[in-house]
Amino acid sequence: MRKKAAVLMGSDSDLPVVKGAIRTLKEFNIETEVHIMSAHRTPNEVLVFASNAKSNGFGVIICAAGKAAHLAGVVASHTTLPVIGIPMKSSALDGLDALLSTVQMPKGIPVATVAIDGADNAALLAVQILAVNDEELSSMLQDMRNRMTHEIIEKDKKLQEND
Ligand code: RP5
Repeated sequence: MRKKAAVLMGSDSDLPVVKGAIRTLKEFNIETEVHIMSAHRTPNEVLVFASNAKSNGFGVIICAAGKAAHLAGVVASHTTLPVIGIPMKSSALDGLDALLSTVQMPKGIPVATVAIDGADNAALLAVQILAVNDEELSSMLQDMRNRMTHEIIEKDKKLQEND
């Protein structure tokens, strides 16, 4: 049976960006649970969710947070599941603070960090992780790559024609 994905975000203000990840996971028919959960404001909820995630059928956890973004790191410290961090551009520093807080994990507790506001790539990386032992998912990913390649080639053809 296919594992579920979890998408956690530090605030409802992250949702407009995070929706991109949720949409992509749905396109790949991944059962997804979405929660607002904060490393600082709801630390106990984060602890309970992360430490039970594996036994609750999750295979990967995406965490989106801005500012002093500790959500992904804290979740990663409570589970051996792969954790993907999305640094959010929700600050006066345009997300650079969240990027560094998410990516600069100490040795032993990795977080796979995507670009600032990189929700789509976070979802695709989650799909790739789940696809390691799932041929159907793997072939859906390959189809998507083929479509992308075709689109770029078509765009280039049009560009050449208009010259
Ligand atoms: C972080 O602080 C959240 O992930 C969000 O990106 C940022 C701002 O949160 P709000 O003040 O909008 O709730 O914890």
